Amino acid sequence: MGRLICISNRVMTPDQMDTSGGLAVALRELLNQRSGIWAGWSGQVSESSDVDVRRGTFTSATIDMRREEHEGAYLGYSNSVLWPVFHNRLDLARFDRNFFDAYMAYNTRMADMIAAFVQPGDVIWVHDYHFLILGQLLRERGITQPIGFFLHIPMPPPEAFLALPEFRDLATSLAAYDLVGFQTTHDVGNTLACLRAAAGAELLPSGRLSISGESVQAGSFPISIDASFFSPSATGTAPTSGARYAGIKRVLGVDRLDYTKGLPQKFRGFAHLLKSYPHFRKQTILTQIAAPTRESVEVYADIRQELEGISGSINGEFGDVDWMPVHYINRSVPRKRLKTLYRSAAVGFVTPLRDGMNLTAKEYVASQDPADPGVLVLSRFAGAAEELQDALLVNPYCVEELGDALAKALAMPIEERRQRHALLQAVVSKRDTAVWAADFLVQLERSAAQARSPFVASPAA
Ligand code: GDG
Repeated sequence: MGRLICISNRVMTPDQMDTSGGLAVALRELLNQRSGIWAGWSGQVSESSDVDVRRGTFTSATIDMRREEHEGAYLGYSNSVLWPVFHNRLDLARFDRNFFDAYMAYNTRMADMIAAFVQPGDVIWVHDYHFLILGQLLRERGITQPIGFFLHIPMPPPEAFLALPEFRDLATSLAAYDLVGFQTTHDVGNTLACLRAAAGAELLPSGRLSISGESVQAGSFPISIDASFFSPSATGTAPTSGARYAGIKRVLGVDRLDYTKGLPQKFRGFAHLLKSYPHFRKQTILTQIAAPTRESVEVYADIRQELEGISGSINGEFGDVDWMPVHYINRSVPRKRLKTLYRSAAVGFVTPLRDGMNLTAKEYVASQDPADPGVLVLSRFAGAAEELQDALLVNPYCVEELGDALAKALAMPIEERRQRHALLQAVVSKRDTAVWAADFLVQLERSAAQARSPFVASPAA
């Protein structure tokens, strides 16, 4: 088995013990096994061109972003163009030619760094929208090794994709990969439609997509979580002894404070519950953890202000001296504490307007006590909804529907809760992040072998 080279925006270094999430753990394990290299951004902004290489059980290799790259490629093209457009929020996209130039410049520097590391037998795995075009830049540097790409965010429909001034460049650049992976089959369908519309791609009988004389495999690889960490039987989970916030049922949201996560609608949905089902007043609270993120992008400051306003007005309208309905926590909480919070919540309230997958939904399911589980209320527009059909699926734009679903969840009989949870838990525990990554890599090597086979791969075949 060759070495694995992973490229993602943020990187864990071998000396970093604190692992913030399941993906980091899974990638680190894989990189340990395959004496791999994890390459990406150091998290620093400077004019230095040095590569920071740290060796341990795996190797990390990072570069600083130049100020122009940070503003144009990271805050600009990645987070003010690709992020909103791929989440179908064209209204929030800031089109600016300089952004794409900076994106190209940063990807080019990353490609140069990686090309210097690559050896025969290596396998390269590129992650996410920060590096859509990296595969092509690596091919231009003579890299013939298998290169795969995984998109963590949703693939938009063609109407949104074609609004990107650079749609043609982006579409054709995907053909440089051997495998492009997405969170859902719906995303794979959108990819086919986008590549057709943008670059005349065709689906070959082999199942590969042909684009401008090249062919690439596209597939759905729904990402998962480290289910064993969240399992109530795992050590370190504080017992909840059936007490849900001293008799009050907790509705819980855990999200990055992002406009895609549907937080204002979620708060209004909770207000609808209090208004239309008054018997739940003083019987329930909404705890919303909203971890700050990308604070230097303007729209993120706006949403923060909006949420402070809505939570204040709900508390003002419905609250009492002994009961405050909305607990809005605008900071990150430690991962262990999250697990306890998930476990103590009667409802997991996950209502993004659009989301690649949404790991919170899976973490909530994995944390429940199977004998007395809470209920997951989940947006239809989260990638997770494709697998988690036994949640209470909702339209996150419709606040009445959100409130009604909360009422149903809070009143759900225990048999139904157990039944739904068992079905959801079966999905979540079947595939953890390690299985997800292994599946992707097996398919990548298979697809690369197929692409190099003279009998199968060529678009003309
Ligand atoms: C992208 C895609 C896709 C949240 N608050 C705290 C905290 N979290 C953790 C959660 C969960 C993760 O952050 C958030 O996961 P999401 O899936 O919601 O995603 P994004 O950050 O938007 O990530 C998404 C994901 O990539 C993976 O492919 O699912 O669709 O947008 O793990 O637990 N963790 C801690 N404190 C917090 O306050 N420790």
